[in-house]
Amino acid sequence: MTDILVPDIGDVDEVEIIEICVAVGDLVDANETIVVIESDKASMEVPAGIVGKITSIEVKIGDRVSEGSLLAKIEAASAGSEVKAAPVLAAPPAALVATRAAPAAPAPVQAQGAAEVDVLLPDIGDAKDVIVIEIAVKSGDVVAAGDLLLVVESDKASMEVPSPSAGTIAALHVVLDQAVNAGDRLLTMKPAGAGAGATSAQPAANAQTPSKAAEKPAAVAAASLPVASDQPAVSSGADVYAGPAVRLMARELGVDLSQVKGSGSRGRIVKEDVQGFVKARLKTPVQKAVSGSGIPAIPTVDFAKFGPVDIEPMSRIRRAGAENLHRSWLNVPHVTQQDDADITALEEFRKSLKAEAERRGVKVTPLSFLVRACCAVLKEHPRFNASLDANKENFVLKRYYHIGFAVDAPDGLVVPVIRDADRMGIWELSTAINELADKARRGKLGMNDMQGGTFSISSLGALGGTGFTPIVNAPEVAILGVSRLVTKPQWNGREFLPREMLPLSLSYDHRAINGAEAGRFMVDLCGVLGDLRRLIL
Ligand code: CAO
Repeated sequence: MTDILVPDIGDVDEVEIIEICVAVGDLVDANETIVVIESDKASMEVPAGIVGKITSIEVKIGDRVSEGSLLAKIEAASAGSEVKAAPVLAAPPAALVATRAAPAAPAPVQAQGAAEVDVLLPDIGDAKDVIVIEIAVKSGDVVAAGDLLLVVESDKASMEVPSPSAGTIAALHVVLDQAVNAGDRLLTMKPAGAGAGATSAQPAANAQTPSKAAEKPAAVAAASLPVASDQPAVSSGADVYAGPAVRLMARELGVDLSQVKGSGSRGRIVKEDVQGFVKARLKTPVQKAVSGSGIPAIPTVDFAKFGPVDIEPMSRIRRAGAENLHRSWLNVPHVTQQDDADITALEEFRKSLKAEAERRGVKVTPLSFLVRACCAVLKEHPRFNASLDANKENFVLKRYYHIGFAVDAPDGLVVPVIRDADRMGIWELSTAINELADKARRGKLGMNDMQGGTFSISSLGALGGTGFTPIVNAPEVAILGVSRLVTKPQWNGREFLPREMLPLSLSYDHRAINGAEAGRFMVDLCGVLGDLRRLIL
């Protein structure tokens, strides 16, 4: 059996037991904290010292103990692991460093000309090359005496460096993750009222009183003597009251300790608090993945305050459509390219098919020709019939041409897909469009009818308008908007002639397609629509 005793606690006569971290019967590692003790200047974790089983705990929270007091008894896991010189000085360097490094005075300072002092890293005991793990101030910050400046950490303990006096931070001389040693220059500050005595080597040694320090305990096993301050905290780190082991655990788990409520004595954050915080977070329902975090929300308005309103629930399809559109809008950098296609000849041909179409019982609109022309042009411009892969590093070029077309159905916008549209003639395409549009309007589309699209067309032509900016149906990379055919005078080099001009709006994902590519796509599409003979080239 080995005794775990209060280790060397420096100049302090008595410390208080503020936390007991184990129970009788617990199996512990040598570095595991058994109790946390606290003076009016610093708190300190007392580790087990050996691997073993706790057989008794000899103190309770609130007890005041002094160096050498018995804290607990431990039975070594094996004879070999027992520390020879019992009683165990329960504080290997972690605690000792903390204790020794806790000076009665704050961080040492060094006069720097008339108005500035350098703040140096205080005595850190045996530790070498401690790492700057937190910088709580920046140049220009105004701090009060005792405010946290930065936190350094050895492999055993972390230590806060408080401001030696009130003043303004003039310059930082260290960066995060930098290794520093006792006496290293950390930052330069201009003490408040500099010029009158503020440049003395120990300007702030008397700026703190033990009673004030006790009101707000050191945040870590530390050299810090935080002093109650009128100034607002310069960082969340300044308010966190937790020991090094808890800080380490929080860093490993990615927990922001300033969000954790401490249940230990005087609000100290203990390991269970961090574990509870993580558990609570895991239980929080996972939010649907959204991009564009940080987009300010549109304020909720009580519209009824301004006049009578009716509430009409959105259909399921409309809500799903809204979500898809929003997702595309947020994710895809859109550009819309406009052009007019001269479809005078196409319209003449289409109208010439009217009698035959009636015989076949199918309605032939410009849309069938648009689908046919798009397939031909997509084959020449494969990046428009593609998607970006998950890493946004590759094009996925699809060697099939499944063309989606937007249908204005009573329940909302839906986009059925014509599979292998490139293999269909105008009759077949017209039949497919008629059937799918009919199915869409009756709410009879299945998932299969709406999946696998490679390019979409949104034809608002029959409804009017001169142009619009359709939203890419991601993960597709382009969509063709079609507006109302209009007869316009066109100059043929000798005279103006009335031509049937079809306004086209090609929206594309600018990550996948550049403007020149879109320009060429549009020229080719207008070329095919202007002269359907090009389809057989
Ligand atoms: N300009 C002028 N007239 C046009 C035209 C155009 N661009 N496109 C079609 N028309 C004509 C048709 O030829 C037809 O006239 P006829 O009966 O005299 O031949 C008439 O307008 C009605 O056509 P339609 O709408 O029944 O058929 P369609 O093949 O053109 O379109 C469909 C089918 C399903 C795409 C369409 O009905 C529809 O729902 N469009 C809305 C799409 C939409 O909401 N898009 C916005 C989505 S948000 O990006």
